[in-house]
Amino acid sequence: MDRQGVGTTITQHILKQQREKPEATGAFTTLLNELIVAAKVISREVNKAGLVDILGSTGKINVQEEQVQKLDVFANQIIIERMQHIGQLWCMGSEEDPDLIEIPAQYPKGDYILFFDPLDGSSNIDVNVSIGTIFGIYKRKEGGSGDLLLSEALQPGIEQVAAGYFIYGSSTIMVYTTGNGTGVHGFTLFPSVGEFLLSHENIRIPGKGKIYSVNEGNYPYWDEKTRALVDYFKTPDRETGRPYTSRYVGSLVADFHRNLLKGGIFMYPADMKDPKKPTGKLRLMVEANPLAMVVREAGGYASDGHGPILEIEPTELHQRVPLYIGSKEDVEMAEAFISGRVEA
Ligand code: AHM
Ligand code: MG
Repeated sequence: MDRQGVGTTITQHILKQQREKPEATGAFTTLLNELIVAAKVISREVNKAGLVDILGSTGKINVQEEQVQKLDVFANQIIIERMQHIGQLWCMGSEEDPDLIEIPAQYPKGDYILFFDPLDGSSNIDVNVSIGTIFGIYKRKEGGSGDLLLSEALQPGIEQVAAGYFIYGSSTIMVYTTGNGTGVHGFTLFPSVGEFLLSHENIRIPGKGKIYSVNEGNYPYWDEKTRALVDYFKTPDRETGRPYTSRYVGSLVADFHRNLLKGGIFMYPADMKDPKKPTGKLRLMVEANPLAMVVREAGGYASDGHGPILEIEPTELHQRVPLYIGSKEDVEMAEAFISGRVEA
């Protein structure tokens, strides 16, 4: 920020990036701007969440005699309502909705597809711990049938044209990238001005970190390779800087953001809690892919333990994947353990 207190706003930043692209039509700028408005509304609601019990608890009638909604349902509705009328989207996919979300017939359609997790970190919503919104944006495939089919909407993460997240924490921050070497940039919401101002320009994740983030309560449900990997990060070894420090918030956005700035690895491995579903917990389209694009652009890496998250061909809207994401060297080490290149 300069001395007069006038920093670069997110809108200025997006416009500047788009001006450098001759093919830009303004559609993408409109889309991102509307998403930012939705996030500001969500941020406002998150900030007053503690007042819900005073003004009327969730599921009850508040003082204005309105039904008080659960925050994640509210966040989902706000994003859908704001995004569906702008004329830039072909469809949406949300963690909260079982199927693709169609654009109502009264609104014009566009070529972009938005996947999002409206309010991630559901177990932390009621306890004042950071939560977030995650988004990944794609362009509709050319030469498709035009019908709203899952097979036409789902694409590997590498096809994302932009991705990022909002974190509602000690302050509200937006981090986004449009890929292709444009960098990862962070903006902090200045509440009294109501604008996101550039606060973290060109974020680069350290090549190797000192933090590992994983829910170790799942240890009994992991296979030998996963246990060996987590044991590795905890085993003292001066040369490789181990043991690593353990940090786990339980909100992916918060854990990811900290590791992005400080270096480290976040893991949500496959587990056998439900033996019929030995996948990870996190969703490919709305959680893993967007953060994988961000981390790659910042110099890091995201893997499912065998290869890049961004290259996975999705087959289901709510497909789950094991996720290892963060500093490149650490994630490559995780891959070596999980894929069996290092002995468990
Ligand atoms: P959610 O989409 O229901 O909020 O679940 C996703 C969250 C992530 O934010 C977090 O990384 C993970 O679940 C934590 O899971 P666990 O409680 O099993 O450690
Ligand atoms: Mg989630």
